[in-house]
Amino acid sequence: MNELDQLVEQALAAIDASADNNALEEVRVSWLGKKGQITALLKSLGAMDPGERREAGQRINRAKSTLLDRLNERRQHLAEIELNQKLASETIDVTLPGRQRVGGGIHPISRTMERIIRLFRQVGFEVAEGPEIESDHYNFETLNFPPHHPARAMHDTFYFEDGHLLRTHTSPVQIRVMEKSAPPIRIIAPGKVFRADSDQTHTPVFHQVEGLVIGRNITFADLKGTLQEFVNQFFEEELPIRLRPSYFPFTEPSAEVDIPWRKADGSTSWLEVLGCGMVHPNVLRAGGVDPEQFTGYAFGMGVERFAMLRYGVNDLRQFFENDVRFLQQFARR
Ligand code: 2NM
Repeated sequence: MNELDQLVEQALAAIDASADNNALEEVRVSWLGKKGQITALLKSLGAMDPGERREAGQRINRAKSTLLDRLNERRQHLAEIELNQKLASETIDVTLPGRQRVGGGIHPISRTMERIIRLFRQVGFEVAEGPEIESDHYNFETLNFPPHHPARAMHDTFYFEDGHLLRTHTSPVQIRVMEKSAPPIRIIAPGKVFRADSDQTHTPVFHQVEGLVIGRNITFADLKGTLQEFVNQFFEEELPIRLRPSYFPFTEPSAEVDIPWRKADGSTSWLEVLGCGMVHPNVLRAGGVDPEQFTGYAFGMGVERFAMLRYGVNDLRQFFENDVRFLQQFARR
């Protein structure tokens, strides 16, 4: 019993010296566990004479609860230390600059296409779409290209083995709309088109927006006025346009539309930007429209050409190479 105070002092010192929960648990087991030193003292009470047993039992139990209290205190203290270390190691320096985000952008071809679509929607055109894989019927026959006619050679067509083809223009969309709706019709058909042609100024895939208006008494003057206004709106400038007689199987008469082109040496020439004409009666009939009652105009433009002019791009291939240094210039920052 004389040792008890000494044992308690040793145990308290061991508790206070334990650096973490594992060490603390070892201390608890060595003093208060089944084979612990204090437990051993309690067991030894049985051998004492009854006079001493009562007081000794009380002293040992007080010692035991002193140790338990100190163990709990130490446990809480260690938990607090652990939390503080965690908080210290996880602090955030809110004064550091944020991570830079690399801003994505809309591809210049898409932007140009969207701009063209917006301008025509503003004056009542609706957007029509159709399949990129087409039949000879919709891509050529209904558009007044007779079989074996040399005009077919103008379009270097990609054919599938079953006779289907990749559309060479978006005109088939217009035929499909004519078939399923009655005049008045006022639509644009934007989309990808395909021609087996590849050099400095041609890529096998490019983008077109074609327009079609059908109604009673639609005239060439309506066509010219609409295109003049479109050119002014697109380029944000009052530009003259020049119409030159041309040939397309699907329009009669047909014309090509030029705008002024300032050359490097300061002189100006004309640059072709659109094809157009009055829809051929055969095409109206193929679309289920009576050419005795209705007339129509149509036009078509290459989106790449308009994008080059708007953004000052002089090499068509830049649009398809996807060089980030090129694309980055169109990103929204
Ligand atoms: C052009 C030029 C002239 C055109 C014709 C048609 C249709 F389907 F209505 F007959 N759609 N687009 C057309 C007319 C396209 O692109 C240079």
